[in-house]
Amino acid sequence: MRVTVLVGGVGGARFLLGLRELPGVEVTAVVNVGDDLWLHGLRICPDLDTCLYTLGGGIDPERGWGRRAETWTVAEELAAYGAEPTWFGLGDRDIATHLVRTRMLRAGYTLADVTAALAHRWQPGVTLLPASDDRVETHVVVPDPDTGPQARRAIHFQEWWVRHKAALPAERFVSVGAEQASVLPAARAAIEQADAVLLAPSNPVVSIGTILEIPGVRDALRATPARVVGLSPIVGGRPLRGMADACLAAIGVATTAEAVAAHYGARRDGGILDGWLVHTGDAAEVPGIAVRAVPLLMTDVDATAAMAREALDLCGVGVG
Ligand code: FO1
Repeated sequence: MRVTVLVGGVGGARFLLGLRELPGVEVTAVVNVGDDLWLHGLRICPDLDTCLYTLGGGIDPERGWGRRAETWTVAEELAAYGAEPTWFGLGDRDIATHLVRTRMLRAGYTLADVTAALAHRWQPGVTLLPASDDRVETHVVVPDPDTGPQARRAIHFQEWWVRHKAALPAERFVSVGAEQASVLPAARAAIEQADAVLLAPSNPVVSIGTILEIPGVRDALRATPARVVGLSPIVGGRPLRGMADACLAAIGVATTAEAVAAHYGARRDGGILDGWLVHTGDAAEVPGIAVRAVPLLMTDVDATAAMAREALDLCGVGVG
């Protein structure tokens, strides 16, 4: 059975660990590229790398990003040169990934080609596809008090997320390059030809939301005969990890499982959801969306597999 998942960062990668365990399930992950950035001449793809490392066993389990057993010698040397930015932690092992990616991109390979090459080493056990081969970067519009009371400036998502810890008030998010971009054809096909489509419990704004900004993605979600079911990343009115609440506030969406489902919208009304899993004890009432309350804490792979099984059941494609 073919299952296609829209995936963002740490939470999404952890969800794939459980989904991958289900028998008879062939998983294709359409991964967010909005967090990607150029740094020190290297192209860095945080969400793709988090999926590769998490599924390939190379992730640092505490951080949820970057490599286990990492060292930071190159970063220290860059800082010694005063080579900014120093606020983005680049580990030595991680840099090897960016060197391979950058060299392949410079040689004319697409991001999808690069991802397949990196996956050859990591053997993730799922097909990882960038949502687009094109550059679509999330930038954040924030106040610029140095310039003037009403002044605004846009900074890269990573600067907002890592340097400022999402504490700068975000006026809005801009997917830079979206107008010229298009969904990766293989990703579009994976959505349209799936037996089930899932939205991983990723950040609804800067992970799932940014994938939806890419031209062609919403069309594919509308066209697929599969049911589309999402898993709420908000439990008990709080994000399980990360700072989704800061992102939701920026777009005027309440930090509740119900508000996120309503934000995605029911497919029958032009939105994208047929079903929505909320955590036991939470509720959501959105016309046109079938809601089910199940445990949504990814405490271990078995718990995550159980969530994935529930999501597929709500898609009407129960697994063995
Ligand atoms: N997150 C941080 O909070 N601090 C960092 O220094 C940092 C470095 C980093 C390097 C490579 C990478 O793939 C991810 C990294 N992240 C870091 C996480 C990253 O900002 C987020 O995982 C995603 O962009 C959002 O999910």
